[in-house]
Amino acid sequence: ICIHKNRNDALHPLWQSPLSVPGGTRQSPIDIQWRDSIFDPYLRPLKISYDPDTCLHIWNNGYSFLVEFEDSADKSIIMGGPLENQYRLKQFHFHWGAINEWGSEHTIDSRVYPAELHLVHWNAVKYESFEDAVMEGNGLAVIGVFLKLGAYHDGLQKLVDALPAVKHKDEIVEFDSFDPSCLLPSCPDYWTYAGSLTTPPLTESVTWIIKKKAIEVDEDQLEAFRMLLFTSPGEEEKRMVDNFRPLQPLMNRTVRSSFQ
Ligand code: BO1
Ligand code: ZN
Repeated sequence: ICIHKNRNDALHPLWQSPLSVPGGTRQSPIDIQWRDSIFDPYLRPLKISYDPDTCLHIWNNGYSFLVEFEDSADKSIIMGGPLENQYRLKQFHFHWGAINEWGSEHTIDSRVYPAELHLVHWNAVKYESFEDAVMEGNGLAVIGVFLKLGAYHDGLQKLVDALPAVKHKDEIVEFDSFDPSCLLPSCPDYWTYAGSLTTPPLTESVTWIIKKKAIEVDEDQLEAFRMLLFTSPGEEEKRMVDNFRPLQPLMNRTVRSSFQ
């Protein structure tokens, strides 16, 4: 039996309609084939500078939990890497599976990880707001980090401790002084490609930066993610699991790597 064919068979309403985008040529996520990626010696190191004071709150939005940041000034930013401009951090969130065998959106040589972190940034040099940037080809930059099972992650635990307060859809609590760079692997290596948002509106506005090295988290920390609910209080409880989009065709794209 192939358990992987059941990956994403219990579709959350978000994924029921636009599973494909008519005419879409740069949809995400994708399977990154290591051997097909092209080393680009001109790719600079990614520079990340986050200010913990810009961290605002944690929110169950009914597809993931989001940690949102104050983005009215250049306080939490990334630059360099494949990016021509500075991008401001807007939020981060995760995608994960019901069990450890799946959960990530991107895959590496078809390897699936149990979860994937997305740090979502927008181009505040060229655009006025996140909402404007979402519509433009170079509007957004998302850093993807794989989570694998291993040692307890100290930085992640502050988040895990806050999750019971946002168990249900639309619950939101203050969450301050958090620096999400504690969730990044120290290895600077990444892949980059032109893609899209992985939930509606699925706009083709994202420069994806996928870190090569995964971070380790332990079983209890992943289980805490799986205790969250897609549903509001009073509704029949549906666990928030398998909140990832299926793989999309690479089409006419190349994946570049920062490393040889
Ligand atoms: S993802 O990183 O590709 N999984 C992704 C997918 C969807 C969004 C962000 C990242 N959606 C947008 C919404 C906006 C919202 C913004 C920031 O997230 O379209 O309405 O303001 O939270
Ligand atoms: Zn995401």
